[in-house]
Parts: sequence; structure tokens; C-alpha cells
Amino acid sequence: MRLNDLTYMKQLIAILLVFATSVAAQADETRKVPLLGNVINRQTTSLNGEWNYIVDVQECGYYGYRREKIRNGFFRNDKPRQPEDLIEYDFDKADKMQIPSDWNTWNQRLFFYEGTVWFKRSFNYQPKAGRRTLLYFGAVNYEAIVFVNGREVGQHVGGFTPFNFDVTDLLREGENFVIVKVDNKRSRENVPTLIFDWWNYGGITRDVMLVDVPQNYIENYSLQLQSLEGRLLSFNLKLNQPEAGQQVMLAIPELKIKKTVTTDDKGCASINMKAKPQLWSPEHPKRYRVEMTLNGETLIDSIGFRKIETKGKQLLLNGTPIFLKGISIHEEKPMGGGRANSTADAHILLSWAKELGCNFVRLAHYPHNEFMVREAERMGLMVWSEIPVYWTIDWTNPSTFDNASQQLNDMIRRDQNRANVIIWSIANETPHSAERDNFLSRLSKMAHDLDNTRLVSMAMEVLSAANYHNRLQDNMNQYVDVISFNQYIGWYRDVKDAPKMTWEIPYDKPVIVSEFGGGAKYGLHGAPNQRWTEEFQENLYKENTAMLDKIDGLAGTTPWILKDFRSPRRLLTDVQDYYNRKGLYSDKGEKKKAFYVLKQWYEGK
Ligand code: GCB
Repeated sequence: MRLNDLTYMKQLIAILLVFATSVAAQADETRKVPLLGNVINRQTTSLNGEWNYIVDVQECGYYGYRREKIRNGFFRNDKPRQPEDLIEYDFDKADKMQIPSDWNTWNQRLFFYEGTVWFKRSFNYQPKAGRRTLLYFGAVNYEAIVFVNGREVGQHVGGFTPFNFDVTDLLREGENFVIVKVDNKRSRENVPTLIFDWWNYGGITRDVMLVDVPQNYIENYSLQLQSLEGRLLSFNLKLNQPEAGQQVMLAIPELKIKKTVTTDDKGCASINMKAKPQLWSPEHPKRYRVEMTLNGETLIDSIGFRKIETKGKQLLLNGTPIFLKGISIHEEKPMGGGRANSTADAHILLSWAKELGCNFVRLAHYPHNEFMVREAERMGLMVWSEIPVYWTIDWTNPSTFDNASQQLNDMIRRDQNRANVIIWSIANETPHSAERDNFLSRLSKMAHDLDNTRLVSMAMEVLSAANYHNRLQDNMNQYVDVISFNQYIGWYRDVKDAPKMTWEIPYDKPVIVSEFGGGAKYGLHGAPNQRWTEEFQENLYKENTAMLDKIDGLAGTTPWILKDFRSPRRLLTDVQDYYNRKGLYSDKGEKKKAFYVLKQWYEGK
């Protein structure tokens, strides 16, 4: 080869490299696609099960010794080819973890671990002509970087919302592998931020699946009861592509509805229809089979219809005043700790709430898994769903806002067809400031814009007065439909003050006491003034329920909390042992005495 040829070849290689990198970068950006609605009823292949995992404290599978990103990271799943090859990891020899789960519970050695763990799973795949394949994750806490067959497909932050990538072009016939770098390090700009009162369970905590969809598919839709008077249903749908002229047939056989809608040039279609459905309510959680057919392929859902609204200080469900007999719940397994992740877990937790006499649950402090919301809908439990804008968020950081609003968007988009969800909550116990108001008012507007068939709220704080008068004052009152606040008289303030308390909520809106309660260790007995005893908690519930009855406009309560849950902030040996003990059930599912106080109070409501 002549010198000229060599130079020419070098130039060509350089050009090709630049081209290849830019194509790769472009492809990487486009693989993250908007969230699929109703994934549960699509054609899916589960990737749950055994995944190999490698704990990588210093992220050496991703960064070199100068903290530069490396090209031959763990995501390549390399194997030595020559005897002298140096490769310092081997997924196939690494330990296995059942997915979904959290590593803290799976492996005792990782109980307190916060950092990076790599996960890998192989799977077989048969490409189908003319179809797309999405890779869907129910949730990964906290940051996920996803690779398929060694190529990065995208990233996601936020530990409680689903996300998906179109990986069609990366899959090949036969064996394929997916690798996920999961990092649950806490950070100031994250949502939630550095401190929060629950366990920072790391890992692939919800289902993983491949979703088989046509080239042009129904991305998401909403079917809602718009108005009670005319019984008007509104249906809105969006395809994945901005393609006009596509016809979707909507059928609700039981209501004898069969309508065809045609998409506009944004790939969207909508229609209003008159219908007389039986309404969804806790007593009659009626849902209808709904079918949506595009190009001969039918997506089904089961959807209930109801109206939730406010009138002055009243909360109306289907036009009738309702009191929300609620309880707060963390997403933890019923027995012991660990992330709950199945319908079976959801069923037990929600059955406990039902036993307590509840018609409402506050799913705190982040969106719970989809099974929980669907099972609650089936069982007739209304839901408060929340994003983890908790305590001290980085209010002025634009990327923190983007993160929070993405989580809000995905929470709403995932559950917008669940009749039982009545309240979107945008925050919990946030300190007052102009920056906070700016941040939260934008979130509130966004929630209303995305969904005008539900109410928006947030758990505020009453700054208890030195005297006995409590006045709720929060600039955010104007941006929410329901005024909610947490108060801990009897726990963070003397229980003897409870009968003397007076309450002033100077807004013409319904009021929810979104938290009250106190800790007790199951089986510990003593006088009502002895902390941590069941009697202390029992007395606190008696005093609090009597006190709450005096609040004008009280439309519901969600005491703290159904079940003892793990928290790194609860350190008292022999009593807390890393559990927040404010549960009405112990971490082993035993009922404490206070359970019966609340049950009785709810029976009278
Ligand atoms: C609160 C928080 C909740 C805590 C609870 C407590 O106000 O909203 O996340 O766990 O108090 O136990 O102190």
C-alpha cells in the first residue's frame, strides 16, 4: 500500500468512525420512547427471574481509573478470547438474584448498600417481520443505564415510575443479553433527595418485559366519565407515530358502544359519547371491558367510570358527599421488609386496609406498582397517589424540576384509566419558600392539564402554635383542590394538648388529615403514658380521633401508617431496630391495639 493510500484509508476510517458514533448517539436518543399505557394487557414476554449481578462499589465497570467513561465496560459482557486476555469480571460466574426484588433484602451483605450493582440476563428472541419490540421496566431504583447486546439504549432516573425503550434494531435471532447498571446513591438534586424516612431499596424492583407491538401502535389513551349530568364519556388516544387517517375501533360491549375514530396528523384521536354506565364506587367497584382495535389487533382494558369533585368543603363521589376512611401505606411486603412487587402482596396489604374499615388508601410517598392500584380498584378502594417530592427538594435546580415533572407525568400516564385514583399528590411536608411555591405550583398546573378528571393535593404542615390554636397557612392552598396536612399531636407534641386544640383551615375546600399517629412495638405493654407501648399508641389514636372530629370540613384521614416499615432513621435498639413503628400492624402482620380504635371510629363515619 502506498503512503497516499494509507493516508486515504486512515481518513476514511476516521470519517466512518465519526459517522458510526453519531449514528449510535442518534439511535441512543431515539430508543427511549414515550411510556406505553396498559402494558399489563399487551403481548409481553417476561424477563423476570434469575439475573446475574455484580456489586461495583467504585463503578469500575463504567469508569476508568481517571474517572473517564470506558469503552470496554461491563456492559459489553466480554469474555477472554486468548489465554492472556485480562477481563476482571464474569457475569456468568456471578451470583444470581431473583428479579424483581431489592438487593437489600435479597442479600444480607447488601442491607445498607447504596451504590452501583450491574445486572445481566440472557434471553432468546425470534424477530418478527414488521413488528417492534419494546423493553419495559416497571421501576428501577434509582438510576438505570440500560444496554442491549453491548449497546447503550438509554438511561432513566427516578425509582418508582416505568420506562421503555424501542430495542427492535438491536435484537438478533437466538441469544441476546440485557445489562442494567443500577445506582441508588442518594443525592441532593434527586427526587427524593438526601433524606427520607423509608428504606432506599436498590435494584430492579418491578417487572421487566419485552413488549411486542406493531409498527404503528396505540401508545396510550384515556377513557373517562367527563360529566355526570349528561353521562358523557370522553375517549382520547395517541398512536406512537404522528400518522393521520388511522382508524381505531372502540367497543364497550356491555354498554353497546362501538365507535370508530380516525387519527389526525399528530396520530391523535378523540371522541365524546353519551352512555349510562353503572358508576364505580367502593360499594360497587364496577368496571367494563373495553376493546380498542387498530389494524386488526385488539388491546383490552377494564375501566370504571366515576366522578370526583369538590363543592365548598365537601368532597363528592358521583355527586354524593363522601368521607375518606383511609390509611397510609408504604410499598413494603406484608411480612418483614423488602419491596412489595406483586398482586399477592398488594392483596394482603389492601385486605388489611379493608379489615380496618377503609374505603381509601394513601399510597405514600411515591407511585406504587401498578398491581397495587389495579388491585385496589378491583377491591373498591379509592387511591391517593403521590410523587416523592418529599421534605427538602433542590427547589431551584431545573433538572430537579424536570425529574419531578417527569415522575408526575409518568405516574398520571400509567394510571389515568384507573377509576379508583381520585387524588394526585404533588408533595409531602415541604418547607415554605417562594422557590418551593414556584416549583410546586408548576407541578400542580401540570397535573391539572394532564388530567382534569381528578383532584390535586399535597400533604402540608400545620405549624403548631405555642398556644392551642392551629391555623393552616400555606400559599399552596390556591393551587390544590383539597387541603391536606400532617399533624403529630401525641407523638411530636404532648397528647394532653389534644383536647385543647382548636383548628382553623381558612380555605373553602375539603380537608384531609393526611397523617397522624405514633409508634408502638407490638407486644410491648404498659401505661398509656409509656412510650412505645401499644397502650400509648392506643390512647394517642383515641385522643386524635376525638380531636379531628372538631375540624370543620374534614373529608377524610389517612393515618400513619398501615404497617411498620423499614427506615434508616429509626435506630432505637430493641424497639425500632430500623423500623418505623407507627404501624397499626407490626412488621409480622400482627394487629396492635390502636387498630381497633381507628376501626371503631371509621365504623361511625
Ligand atoms: C411524617 C412523614 C412520614 C414519616 C412520619 C414519621 O410526617 O411524612 O414520611 O415517616 O412523619 O414517622 O415521623
